[in-house]
Amino acid sequence: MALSAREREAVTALWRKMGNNVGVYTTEALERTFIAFPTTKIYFHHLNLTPGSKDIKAQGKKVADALTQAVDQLDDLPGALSELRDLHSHKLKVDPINFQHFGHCLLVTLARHYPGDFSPVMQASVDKFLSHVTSVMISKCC
Ligand code: HNI
Repeated sequence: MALSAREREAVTALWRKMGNNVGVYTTEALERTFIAFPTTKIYFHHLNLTPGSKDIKAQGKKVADALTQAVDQLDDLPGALSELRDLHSHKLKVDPINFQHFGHCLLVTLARHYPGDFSPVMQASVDKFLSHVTSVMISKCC
């Protein structure tokens, strides 16, 4: 089900608040993902995944920009993410479970940085947004 007006407002308010830090927290969420769910690392064997490395920051920035674009296009997530969906499902062949691992880690990361903002409504809203992103990203899979 689509995000309600209240849920959209919660997500966009959090994104506004993060401002230029979306890349920083997305990078941190990636680092957390690789440690909490080490099987995710196999897709990035060609990169240096040491926390704080140039590679991981660059990857974090790319994912952050895509998520920000998704927040800006909440009415058309399939349109916002279609190229990335094709890349991840057809070319990279990312197993769908990995999107859940990353989404979970991003939620935890954001909650740690914005404890005062993370009411149950905020948690549910960000979780729903990330679930929608995931379902688009895996929608052409297998
Ligand atoms: Ni993902 C590259 C966005 C989840 C594995 N990924 C990208 C790029 C973007 C991106 C943007 C850069 C594309 C380009 O250069 O044209 N990735 C996203 C988003 C999510 C996500 C928005 C989740 C919401 N990616 C994942 C997950 C995995 C993953 C969960 C695997 C565990 N992504 C990759 C790999 C690459 C990649 C692998 C290529 C990296 C490289 O530089 O070679």
